[in-house]
Amino acid sequence: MELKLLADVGLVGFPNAGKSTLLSVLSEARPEIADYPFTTLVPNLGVVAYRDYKSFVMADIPGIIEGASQGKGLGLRFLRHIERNSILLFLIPATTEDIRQEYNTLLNELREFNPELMDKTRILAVTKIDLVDDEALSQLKNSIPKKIPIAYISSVSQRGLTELKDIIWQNLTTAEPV
Ligand SMILES: Nc1nc2c(ncn2[C@@H]2O[C@H](COP(=O)(O)OP(=O)(O)OP(=O)(O)O)[C@@H](O)[C@H]2O)c(=O)[nH]1
Ligand SMILES: [Mg+2]
Repeated sequence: MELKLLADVGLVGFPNAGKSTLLSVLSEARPEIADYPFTTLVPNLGVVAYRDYKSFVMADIPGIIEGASQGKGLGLRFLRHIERNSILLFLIPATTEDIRQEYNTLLNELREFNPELMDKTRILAVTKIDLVDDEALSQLKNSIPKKIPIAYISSVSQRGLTELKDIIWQNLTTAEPV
């Protein structure tokens, strides 16, 4: 099954990264959320309200795993028809041992699946920051290279969500029309 995603923002991440949870706190969408991998089997769409009655569409997609570009898992097939000028929002939990490595794994799978995906604007959201203490968080912030815009968020404690929406909106409105 394939469907055309009319989304401005596609959420990319390993299973359990918190994609559906983020969608549920930013929009009226009520995707299934659970503490086991591959909860999401088909994408869910939500409309995210932004300042002054503006909005954009966000899609959570099934988790992407190593080997996805060789057909493992479900996530990548849904990126095939994602809108051409949309943003890819990568989600990686703050508790991940090596965030940079996980980011590179996701990026490699996307690139091997379709090199054109590399033309899309990428944003990184480090999720679940409620699970690390302030000191660990500031260490994290210092250790991650700032090659792409980064937001530090928690859907549970609602931290960093406004900042994330600001970053998304800024990048949506400056994206080159195709
Ligand atoms: N502590 C904490 N837990 C979170 C946060 N966001 C999500 N979770 C938990 O992480 C688990 C996975 O969340 P989901 O939103 O289902 O993850 P997903 O990325 O959609 O997972 P798949 O659909 O399997 O790819 C659930 O148990 C959530 O409650 C957060 O900000 N903080
Ligand atoms: Mg999900």
